[in-house]
Amino acid sequence: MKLYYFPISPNSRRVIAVLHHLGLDCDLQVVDLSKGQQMTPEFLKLNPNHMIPTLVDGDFVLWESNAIMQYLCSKVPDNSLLSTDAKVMADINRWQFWQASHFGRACGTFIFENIIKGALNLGEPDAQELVKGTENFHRFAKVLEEHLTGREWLVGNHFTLADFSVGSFLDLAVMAQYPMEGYVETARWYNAIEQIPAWQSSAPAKVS
Ligand SMILES: N[C@@H](CCC(=O)N[C@@H](CS)C(=O)NCC(=O)O)C(=O)O
Repeated sequence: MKLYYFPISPNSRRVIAVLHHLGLDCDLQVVDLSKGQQMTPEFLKLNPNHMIPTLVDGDFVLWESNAIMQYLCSKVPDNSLLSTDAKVMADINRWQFWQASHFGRACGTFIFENIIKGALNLGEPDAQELVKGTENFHRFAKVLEEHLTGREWLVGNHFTLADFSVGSFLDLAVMAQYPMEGYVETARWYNAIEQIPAWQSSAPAKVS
């Protein structure tokens, strides 16, 4: 297998964490988004959305990080990242869809305005976008905070794909300046994710 990825991408990191947790062999190939490598004709043949992560397994090509994570889990029977119980699996799916539809996008405003614009010389953060983004962030962050109150993990009593999917966006909380004040349960939960060996080993190398 080969995974096309970009180091600081949360969408990539959670796939790499799954590979590490399951002990699966996979070549990692950087697609340098800062150089526009996702727009090359070779890469567009794999993913016409020009996005990483993208997995190639023989003649099977799969994009969308949450689908990739579930596909990787299907290779290792009885692993604890997903469940054979229909309701538990639906709950894991719920959080993965919620991340893709809502929480990731809410965080994405801050990532774009406070990280990507600076890195790609696209100008100063847009104050109006950040005001709208702050409102949207709180809308969904409150849901997460409330759900985590009295729970160790998002689903059941051990970590699952749900935690890797939603948690992956908190990796950039400080750098992207999410308005995290008061979200104590969320901070406590993300700190627990940071203790997971596969999460630690999937961390992008620090740039000094
Ligand atoms: N829903 C997709 C989102 C993937 C995504 O947003 N990838 C970004 C980097 S984190 C990307 O490749 N952007 C490059 C582009 O849009 O040209 C997933 O979960 O895989």
